[in-house]
Amino acid sequence: MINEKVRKAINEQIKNELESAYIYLSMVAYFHSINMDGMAQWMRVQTKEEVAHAMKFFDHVQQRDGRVELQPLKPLKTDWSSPLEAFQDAYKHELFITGKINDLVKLAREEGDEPAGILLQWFVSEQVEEEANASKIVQTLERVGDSGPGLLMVDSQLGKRGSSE
Ligand code: OFO
Repeated sequence: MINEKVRKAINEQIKNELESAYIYLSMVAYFHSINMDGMAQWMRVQTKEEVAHAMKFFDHVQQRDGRVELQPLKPLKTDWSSPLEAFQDAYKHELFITGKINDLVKLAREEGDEPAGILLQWFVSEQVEEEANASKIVQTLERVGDSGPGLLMVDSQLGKRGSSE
């Protein structure tokens, strides 16, 4: 049986992960609208990963006889001034998620919830990767600036990201 405080906090995190998916899906639509189909592909894969993250938490709660209670998602941003701004938002969002995962780690430890602690270790490593991926793209886009050919090159590179789920 899952610890009650941990169950509530994980329910909140299921919402956060689904919000990540929703934000990134909104970016997919934005990238298609400016003909950056490679960036859209990258974000499509990211969206699927976020749903998979939410489901990892979802399954953990329900396997331990807990009740999953889905919560409303925040209203969405649907437009960005440039690909750089979109990826900067993605990076900021990943920093926010890392903070939430760290809070969960602390809570699971305080409550002595060992199984949740083990699950969360996976997310700690995953966040290192999530932050690094977004940060690298932000840095590349900063270097490219407004250059059309540069942006097309980044777009084509990001379009190579295959689905990992
Ligand atoms: Fe679920 O890692 Fe991104 O948000």
